[in-house]
Amino acid sequence: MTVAPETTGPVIEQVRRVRTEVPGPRSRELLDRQRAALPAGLGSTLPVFVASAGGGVIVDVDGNSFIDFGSGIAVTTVGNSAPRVVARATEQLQRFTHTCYLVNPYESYVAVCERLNRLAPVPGPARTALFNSGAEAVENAIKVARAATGRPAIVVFDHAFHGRTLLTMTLTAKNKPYKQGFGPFVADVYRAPMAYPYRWPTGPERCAEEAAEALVDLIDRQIGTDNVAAVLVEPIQGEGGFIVPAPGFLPKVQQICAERGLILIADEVQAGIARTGTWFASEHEGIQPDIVTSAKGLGGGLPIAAVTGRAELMDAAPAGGLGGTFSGNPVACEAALGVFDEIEEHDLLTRAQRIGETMLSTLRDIQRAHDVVGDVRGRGAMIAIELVHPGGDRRPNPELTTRIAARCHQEGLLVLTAGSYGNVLRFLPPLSISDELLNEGLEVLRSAIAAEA
Ligand code: PLZ
Repeated sequence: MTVAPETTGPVIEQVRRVRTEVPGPRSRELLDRQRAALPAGLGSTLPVFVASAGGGVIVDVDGNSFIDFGSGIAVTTVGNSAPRVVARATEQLQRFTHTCYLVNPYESYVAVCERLNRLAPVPGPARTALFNSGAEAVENAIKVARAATGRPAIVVFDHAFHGRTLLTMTLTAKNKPYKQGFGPFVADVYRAPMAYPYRWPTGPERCAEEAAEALVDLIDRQIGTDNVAAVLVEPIQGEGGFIVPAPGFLPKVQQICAERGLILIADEVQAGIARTGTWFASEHEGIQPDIVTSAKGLGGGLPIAAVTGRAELMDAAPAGGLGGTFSGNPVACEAALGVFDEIEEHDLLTRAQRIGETMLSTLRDIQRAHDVVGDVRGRGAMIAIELVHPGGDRRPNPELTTRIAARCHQEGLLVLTAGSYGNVLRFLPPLSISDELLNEGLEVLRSAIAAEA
């Protein structure tokens, strides 16, 4: 499928083109300025400075054009500068840029909440509050869960990523680079094993059941059921390496929560908003979380995040207890309304499913030729491969992962790494990518694996 021109946003030639070293001379000049002006702790995966982006490509200041398999970490799901996002945000910029919703309300905020209340897989009537970032949404979901239950403890999972603020960094599993040196951390956070089929000690068949048993033991025996407010889970773990929980695990988690009156929070910041071929990834396993967080894909590139939850829970936070200066900014709200329109009018849920089928079939073909590709997994336009040492012993191979990613970057394909062991290559193309570019990108990857394995 060649993407119809109206879905590609700015008119940018849809080609892969590397015409300088990567990064090129102009980017290297800007990197020198970066080094003098920014802290060393801020780095970039592919340090080429961007001039424009849209459809399935990112064009840098040296005129190189990269196939985009990253979407700015799952953000530009509807495409960069998608037409409806640009049109609505531009009109809003000319009307007013800010009032603070806590001072004066405006309709677009309510409209975004109404849309999410209808779309999110929360049971019964729902309410939504808007925020600025994924981390802020997770923080507020936990505030709501604590206010509604009057209990402190939060249960999270191994390999989880929930953000970089003090609470969400505590909720995040991996020490380096997210936590090292930044403690002390928040109290009352407990970690259960994730049902990670590829690495479950007794094999994938027993994974869902044994992980559920471990969760019950943690809640009932170690923490004490009456102390637990919520269980927080990514329905597909993002930074942890696109870990799709073993089939049946998420429904078991829901049942464990329901039996005990615990609140189930699904962190859909990365997997939500059409990314996996459904509006929310929870739908694949048919679960109905009490609270769902969304962010990334919601604003089409503008910063906006949401907490959508069962009405009676959301109403438990006391008057004045939720808010923020910039939360639900009117330009970002209009952008989000543009995102909903793009998804519906271009049937992007189906597009995400097709992209997933294409990626999975090519990647499985690559896996058959290269035993360093230990696992191929994901849903829709959220797919990853896990790289291991040759010989089938599943030992993580982060060095190979880094080399393959670097080679892809040199060849004009932007890929991202992930994973608790740094050995996952993840693919998050915008849904506005053409089939031609998608397949070309996969062939670049195939060659890079063949060259480095
Ligand atoms: N929850 C599930 O994936 C952000 C982080 C990039 P913010 N993931 C990308 C980085 O290295 O900081 C994320 C997520 C899930 C929460 C968050 C946090 O979202 O918008 O970055 O705060």
